[in-house]
Amino acid sequence: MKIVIVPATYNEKDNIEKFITVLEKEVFPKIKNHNMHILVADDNSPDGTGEIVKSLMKKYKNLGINQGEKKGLGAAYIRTMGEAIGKMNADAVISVDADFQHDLHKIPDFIKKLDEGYDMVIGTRYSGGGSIPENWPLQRKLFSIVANLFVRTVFTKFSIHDWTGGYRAISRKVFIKERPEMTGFNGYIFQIAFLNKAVRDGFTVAEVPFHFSDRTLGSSKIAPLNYIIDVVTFVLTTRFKELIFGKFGKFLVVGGFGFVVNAVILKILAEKYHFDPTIANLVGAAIAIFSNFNFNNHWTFKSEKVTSISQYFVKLFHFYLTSVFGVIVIQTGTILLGDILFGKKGYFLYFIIGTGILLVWNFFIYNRFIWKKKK
Ligand SMILES: Nc1nc2c(ncn2[C@@H]2O[C@H](COP(=O)(O)OP(=O)(O)OP(=O)(O)O)[C@@H](O)[C@H]2O)c(=O)[nH]1
Ligand SMILES: [Mg+2]
Repeated sequence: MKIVIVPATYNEKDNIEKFITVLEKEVFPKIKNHNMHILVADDNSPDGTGEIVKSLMKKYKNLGINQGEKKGLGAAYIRTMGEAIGKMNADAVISVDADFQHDLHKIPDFIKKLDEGYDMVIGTRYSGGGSIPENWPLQRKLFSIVANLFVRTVFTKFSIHDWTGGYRAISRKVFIKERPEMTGFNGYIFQIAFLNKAVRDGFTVAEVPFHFSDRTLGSSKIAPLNYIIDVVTFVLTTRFKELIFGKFGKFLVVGGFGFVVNAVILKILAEKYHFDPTIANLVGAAIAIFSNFNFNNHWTFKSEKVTSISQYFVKLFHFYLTSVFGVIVIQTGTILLGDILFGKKGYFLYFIIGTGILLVWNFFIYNRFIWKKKK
């Protein structure tokens, strides 16, 4: 494989020479069977980082630099990885900080995972023996841990432990697929945005634990408060959009349509054909549930659609059971509980709360049991 290491630099004159030397003299000799290169992602650092790299390029033929206007870390990575994958025809790129916070001796572990066939490899500080600096003040440690826990929880993706780090190997096919989706993610948020897209698109991700060292030379470029705001905004809006425009939104539309079907049949049977309203509602509900099942099967969960006749009837039966259980136990149960605890007066509020719980319950059961994802 042709692998290009992409270190991001902005004013790293104190680190860059040693950084490149460690890669060339200590790390690359240990990697057999792969064609190793370095392409520095530099944003015209005013401190002369670029000039140092250019002078080293005379010594190391596998070293290059990609310079551009400073727009942020994400923009620098997209631009430089684009050159590595496009012009240089790399099979994979590895992004890494140039301030020695990422243990360069772990690079062979990243490559091993690529060799095993993983589409992407991420360095993790929060699992399997990875760690953050002992000497960090408590609030920095807490922020680092809580931020990652927050992302994992909101995205409901617990198998990935480090969302915010920048030590990653990205294979060619992942970069080509996700690059067009990355416009607008110019800053540090690029890391979370890219990983989230890759995971949602079903690419396989492996983790390599490493110890994140403290910076010893040069200065930090991250603005913590802005970053916190960016992370919270991005993660919440992304998840909200995924839910509304994804399965959950379709599930709500189907349910809303089912409600209309139920109401119309109830009215017609009761008013035009003089059915007893309870019977009319039972018929309306049964037809609405049937309609919900089919729309969910063909639209909401179309990737897990049941096609065989026998499975169709089994799943339909489960769907009726879930619906009946939901209405009787969850929705009506909530109203009953409200009555007992707080009195009958608030019945409509209990109905709304019960319906909310019912929706979550139904969605959960559909996902986990009725239209369970095939492995
Ligand atoms: N090209 C480019 N590189 C950047 C930019 N911002 C940061 N970097 C580089 O990206 C890497 C990570 O940035 P840091 O400022 O070290 O961020 P950090 O590691 O979260 O913070 P510290 O722990 O304080 O070092 C470093 O190698 C920086 O030089 C940028 O806008 N453009
Ligand atoms: Mg750093």
